[in-house]
Amino acid sequence: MGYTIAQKIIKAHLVSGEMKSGSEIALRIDQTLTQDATGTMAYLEFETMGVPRVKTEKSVAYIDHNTLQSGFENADDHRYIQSVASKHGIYFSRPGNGICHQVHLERFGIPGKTLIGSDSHTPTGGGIGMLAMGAGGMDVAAAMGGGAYYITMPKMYKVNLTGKLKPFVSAKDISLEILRILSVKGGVGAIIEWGGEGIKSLSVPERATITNMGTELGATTSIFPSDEITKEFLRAQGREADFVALSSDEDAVYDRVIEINLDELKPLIACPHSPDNVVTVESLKGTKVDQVCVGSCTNSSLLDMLKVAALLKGKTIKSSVSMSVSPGSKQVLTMLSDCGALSDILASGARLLECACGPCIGMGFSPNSAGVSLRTFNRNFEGRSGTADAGVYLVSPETAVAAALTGEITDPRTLGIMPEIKMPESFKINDTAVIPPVSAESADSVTVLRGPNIKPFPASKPQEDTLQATVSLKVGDNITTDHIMPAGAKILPYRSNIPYLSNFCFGVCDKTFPERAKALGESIVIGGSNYGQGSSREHAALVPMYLGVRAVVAKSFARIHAANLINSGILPLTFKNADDYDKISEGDALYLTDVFAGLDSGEITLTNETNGENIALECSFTERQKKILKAGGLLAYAKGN
Ligand code: MIC
Ligand code: SF4
Repeated sequence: MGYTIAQKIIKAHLVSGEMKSGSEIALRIDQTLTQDATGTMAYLEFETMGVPRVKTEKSVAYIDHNTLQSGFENADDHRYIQSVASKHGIYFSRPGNGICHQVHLERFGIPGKTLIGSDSHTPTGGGIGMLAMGAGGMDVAAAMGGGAYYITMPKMYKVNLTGKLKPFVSAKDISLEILRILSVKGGVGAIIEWGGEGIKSLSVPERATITNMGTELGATTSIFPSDEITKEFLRAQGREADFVALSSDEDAVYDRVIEINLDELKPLIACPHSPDNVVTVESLKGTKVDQVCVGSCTNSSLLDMLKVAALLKGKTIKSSVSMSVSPGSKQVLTMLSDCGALSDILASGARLLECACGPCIGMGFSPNSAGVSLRTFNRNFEGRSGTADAGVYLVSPETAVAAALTGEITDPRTLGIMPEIKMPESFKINDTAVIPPVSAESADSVTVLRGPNIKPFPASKPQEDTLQATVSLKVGDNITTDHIMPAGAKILPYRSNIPYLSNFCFGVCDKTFPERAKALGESIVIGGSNYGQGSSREHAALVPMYLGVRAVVAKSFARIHAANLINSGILPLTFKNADDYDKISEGDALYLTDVFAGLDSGEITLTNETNGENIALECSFTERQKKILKAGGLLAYAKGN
């Protein structure tokens, strides 16, 4: 039996475990990336490990999320990350150099290598055939220290593309189509490989748009073959030597195969508040639009920007629309400027934002009250834009421009003729904004600079055999980490200050949660299916842990969040029978006995003392996860070993 692309990379990096779907495997990690919003925690964790220099082939620390410096906090975090990176052998990408995923693809990604990043959109690297996965900061810290990355061996899905995209239909529409087919939980436990004749007409940035947004399916990662198109991209980046060809074997076996005919694809749009709430753009024609944003790690490549510039050229955006453009990297912005396309964007009336995440994570440019915002981004979770009652829609760059010009949702195919945009023969290379670390010999001379905003890492509690706790919150399906631990310009600067952050925990669901949880001392949260989908932020586990949450009982969990809960010593328990969800209400007194024996047997019984119901819970953890949970979290476990 042949291998899929992902299986080949896994086989070449397997440290332990069996490549059987559902079994735990440990992988050697070649590269890591961090960004600043998760990076401060990751480096604080790395420092506690006492490893002098990273053991990976390449580790890069990016500053791209918290770039608004409205006080000392973000600047202090940047300075901390820069100094800690230099001391320990990590490259530092300065603020303004671009969004981690875009820059990593351009300058560092290598086909066939493994990459983990403390950001859920790390799978962007799959666009050049990397096995690239999002992870919690602690797991990234462990990988920097030379430790393996543990995952459950995923199932293999294949998406076969046939045909060719029609004008005004683009890679983003492919991402939205697969979300329409599979939903935000359809990729959980799977790696999605893209193939078929149709991929031959997709450039690397288009492929990267697709692997980036595979995160919204809940997939472990997504991957394209590494072929002539990949080689051409790496050559144009001056990195042809990094190319290796990669494809799946003819007789590779997939658990599921999905067909998409690109000839038939139409412009699509994801409606508030979920990326899988997808309909055709045509069906929403005429809806008034207040704001349009182009950018984010999904659609900020030079190709995307050139398209936007060509469509805006000589035109003026509607006076009722406010439009922003944030190029993905300094390379993109420089080339856009050098060829004059930037002037076309500015002349149209759009606002230029810096090369960073910006509005995608609520770092400025929030929409007006009850505003309709069309964004080329990957997430439209409630409240994420910074305006609680805004309606955010996810679209392609083509659809974004159509709305900016007309002031309403408009099928871009009505814009006339799509200008032909070509990938450049060579990219402009200037890596001055990437600062290499000092040599190992000079490491002692580097002082790690910490500001007053960096508070000590919160300690988890040891696991107890009996847990008696009240339900502090009951939530529904598809709760995102943006619900659990919101981001945005006002809160993000406090990512290294867990006590302060805790005041905003579950703010989107119930503003009284932090106060109530603290008053209870210890509590349990009840969730629906796909609990914790979205980002990799371990703050969505660390903050509830700080507030006394000892267990989350849900119908199912998203992969990275479940790992973060385990690392924080919070029990992620699953209902054996999903209907039992209805037998628990907020305020109920719950009782869990024989937790240690339950962890070993895979089943724990919960007694709802308020209504007398006994409920069976599943806890099928790997041996390693059991040990971490018994120790009360990864750091406690690591210290005891
Ligand atoms: C996101 O898109 O939600 C983020 C912000 O990039 C997060 C990371 C974070 O919360 O810092 C992610 O995707 O992992
Ligand atoms: Fe940044 Fe948005 Fe991408 Fe997250 S999804 S890395 S916030 S651009």
